[in-house]
Amino acid sequence: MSATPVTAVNTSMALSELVALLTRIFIRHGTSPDVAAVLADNCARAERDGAHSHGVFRIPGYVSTLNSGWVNGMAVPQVEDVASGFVRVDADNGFAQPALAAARPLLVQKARSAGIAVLAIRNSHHFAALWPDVEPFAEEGLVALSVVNSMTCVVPHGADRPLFGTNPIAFAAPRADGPPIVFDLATSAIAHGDVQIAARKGERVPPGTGVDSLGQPTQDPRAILEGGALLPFGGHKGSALSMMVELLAAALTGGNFSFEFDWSNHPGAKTPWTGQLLIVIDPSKNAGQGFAERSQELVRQMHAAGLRRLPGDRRHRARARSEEEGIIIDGEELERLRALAQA
Ligand code: NDP
Ligand code: PYC
Repeated sequence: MSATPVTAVNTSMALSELVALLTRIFIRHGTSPDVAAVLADNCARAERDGAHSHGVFRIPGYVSTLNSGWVNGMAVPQVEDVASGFVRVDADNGFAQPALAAARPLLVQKARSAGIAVLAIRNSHHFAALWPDVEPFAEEGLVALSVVNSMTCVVPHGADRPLFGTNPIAFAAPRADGPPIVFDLATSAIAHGDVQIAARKGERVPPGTGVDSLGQPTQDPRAILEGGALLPFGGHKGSALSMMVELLAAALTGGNFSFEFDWSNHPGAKTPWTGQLLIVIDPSKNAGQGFAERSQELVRQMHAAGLRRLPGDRRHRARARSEEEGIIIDGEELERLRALAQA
C-alpha cells in the first residue's frame, strides 16, 4: 500500500514572525543583520498587504542573487550631504532600501528646512515594491515621489527591441481623514513579477501586455519571459514615463540605465543594478488651506463622482485582513522558506 502524500497546510503568521523568518534567511545567505532587518521588514509588509509579486515570492530570487556574488549583502551605504536640498548615497553595490534608511533622517531634515529635498541613490539594487519607500513619508505629513529603473525587458513605444526596465513610479500624499493617498505602478503594461506568477499558474496575461521572440503580440507569459518582452502601458504615454524614470533614476543619480549592466557572469543574479530617486516635499510650506484637508476634499469629490476604489484601497483591505487573521502563507511556500533559513 502506498503512503498518502502529506500536503503542507496554509499557515497564518504574525508580521513579526514572518519578519523573523525572513531575517534568518537573509543572514543565512550572506547579508549583515542590518541589511537583513530592512529587507525582511520590506518583504513581509508587502506580503501582509497582498502585494504578492513582491512579497515572499521574491525570496528565492534574493537568495540566488546573494549566492551568485552579484550583490553586496554586507554593504555599508555612504551618505553624502551635497546641497541644501540634495542628498546622495552610494549604496556600495547593496540593496536600495538600506541606503534609503541610512539617508532618511538627513533627507527629512532637508525637506522640512528647504521645503523640498532630493535623494539620489546609485550603485544599488531594488527588487521590491516601491510603495514601502514613499508611504512612511506621507504618514509623517510629507509628499513623496520615487522612481527606480530595473532591467531591460520593455520595448519602447515605436521601437523594435527591448531597452527600458519595468520602471515603477510611486507617489504618496497625506490626507486629513484616512491613510495617505498612495499609488505605485510599473510603467510596463504589467510588472515582470506578475508575468512570472502568471507563467507559474499557467494563466494567460491580458492583451497588450507583451510580445514573443519574433515581436508578435502574445498573451502567453512564457513566450514573454523566454525571448519575448513587455510593452509599456498606454503606448507612447507610458513609454515617455518609462524614459523619464531612466533619466531620473539612472542619469540623475549616477546609477546604471536598465540596459547598462551585464549579469551574465553571475548565474542566478536577479536584482537590477541601477539607481533610485526620491523627491520629498514639505506641504506645510504651501499657501492657503492645509494640504491634507485639500487632498481629503479631492478624495471626497472623487467618491461623490462615483469612484469606489482609490489606489491603495485594496492593499489596505488586505492589511486589515492580515492584522485580523494573520498573514496567510501557502504551506509549501512556508516549507521552502524554512528550508532556505537552514540551507
Ligand atoms: P498594479 O497595476 O497592480 O497597481 C498599480 C496601482 O494602481 C496600485 O497603486 C494599485 O493600488 C492601483 N490600482 C490597481 N487597480 C486599480 C483600480 N481598479 N482602481 C484604482 N486603483 C487601482 O501594479 P503594477 O503591476 O504596475 O506594479 C506592481 C508592483 O511591482 C509595484 O509595487 C511596483 O513597485 C513593483 N515593481 C517593482 C519594480 C522594481 O524595479 N523594484 C519594477 C516594476 C514593478 P492597490 O495596490 O491598492 O491595488
Ligand atoms: O516586477 O518588474 C518587476 C520587477 C523588476 C525588479 C523587481 N521587480
